[in-house]
Amino acid sequence: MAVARPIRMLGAASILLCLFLIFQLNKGPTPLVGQGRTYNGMKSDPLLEPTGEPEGQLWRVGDGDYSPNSADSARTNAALISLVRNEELDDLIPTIRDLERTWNGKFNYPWIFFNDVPFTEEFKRRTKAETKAKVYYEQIPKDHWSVPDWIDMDLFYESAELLKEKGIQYSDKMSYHLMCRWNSGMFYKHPILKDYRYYWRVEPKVQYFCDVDYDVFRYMEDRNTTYGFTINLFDAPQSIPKLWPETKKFIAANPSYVADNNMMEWLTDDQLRPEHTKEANGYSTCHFWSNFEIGDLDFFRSDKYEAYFQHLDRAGGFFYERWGDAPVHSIALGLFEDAAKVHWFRDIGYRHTPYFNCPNSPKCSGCTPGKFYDGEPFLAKEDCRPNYFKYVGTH
Ligand SMILES: Nc1nc2c(ncn2[C@@H]2O[C@H](COP(=O)(O)OP(=O)(O)OP(=O)(O)O)[C@@H](O)[C@H]2O)c(=O)[nH]1
Ligand SMILES: [Mg+2]
Repeated sequence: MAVARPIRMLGAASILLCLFLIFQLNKGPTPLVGQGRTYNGMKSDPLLEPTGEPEGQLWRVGDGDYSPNSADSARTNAALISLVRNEELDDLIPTIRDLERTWNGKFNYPWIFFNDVPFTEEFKRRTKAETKAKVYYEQIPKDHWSVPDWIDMDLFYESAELLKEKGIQYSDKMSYHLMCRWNSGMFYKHPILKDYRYYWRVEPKVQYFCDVDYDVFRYMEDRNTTYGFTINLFDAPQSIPKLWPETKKFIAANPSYVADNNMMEWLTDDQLRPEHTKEANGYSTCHFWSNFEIGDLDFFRSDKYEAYFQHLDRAGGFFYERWGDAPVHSIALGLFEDAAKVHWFRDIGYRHTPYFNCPNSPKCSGCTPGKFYDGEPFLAKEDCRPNYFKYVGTH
């Protein structure tokens, strides 16, 4: 049957319109000019406001002896720590350079590098050359970097295949699972960290954009801050379906561990990305992006954190699922710590591809204030800061 030409044209136009609408819907929210965003309920990005240093007394270079080898220095007991592979040396050097230029060249906190295998001489030589501060190279004890005996390896391979089919990156890479478990429950047990209180975690390829002219570790100590972050993200719910159910079991058995001023609303929000909360069985999947963290080791060494880690470890999700240290740290902080003790380091310009924390400050260069991501527009949806600011605040 012949169809009249105008009807054919109309049909074709409708199909094109439908395709356009589908594309627009899948594309996600469109960032506004100037990187300010109204999506996710955030009317304007706080990073667009002029950002200065935190309020209150700050320790600066002139306030004490920050020379690298001083026996009686103004430094508190803290270190820059980095788990890294020998093969990542070329990616690590520019990161060390950035952090030395913007901050540590002034304060000279020691660097501690961790590896599951011995560091090469080249690694040691080239990293040492980037800093005046002391540098330590530590191998991780075998029992901190191995599969516990209660893990069923057949089940691991089966689960890894299933997760891979669901598009969960690195799910079939055993080293990735071991790395997440180490960062969740082992790093703070390394003997070298025994006498340290604070750490700043550093990963290769990361960039720092802003001059920071105060002693960040003293800032943590003076204000009794437990944890500092730069970026707040959603996680892939398929990587952690049992994490929240296991957490609920743990808190049901240990209700006294839950802090009065906790961050439960941020952890369980089901408004911003309802499908995420549903797939993660009640957890919003929002987390501190842990490739940056400045933290108090005493929190991780506490009975409650250790008991929580042991519970999760026994449940097997570091292997049968792909639990990351970011959601594990975040849930623990969100439940067991007072929200007032967590700090957003808005003034530390930071990038781990593809996300940024870029403040509007004359101390920063090389990033665009308020720009959150670099790449496809769908990445904007991964921003969980609106929830964090809404439920916890911007402190
Ligand atoms: N020594 C050592 N370091 C590792 C290993 N796996 C990961 N790491 C380090 O652990 C950190 C996180 O690993 P990445 O592979 O960057 O994981 P990720 O950040 O989730 O993934 P990307 O988004 O691809 O960067 C980095 O500092 C790595 O150098 C490992 O098997 N051995
Ligand atoms: Mg990385």
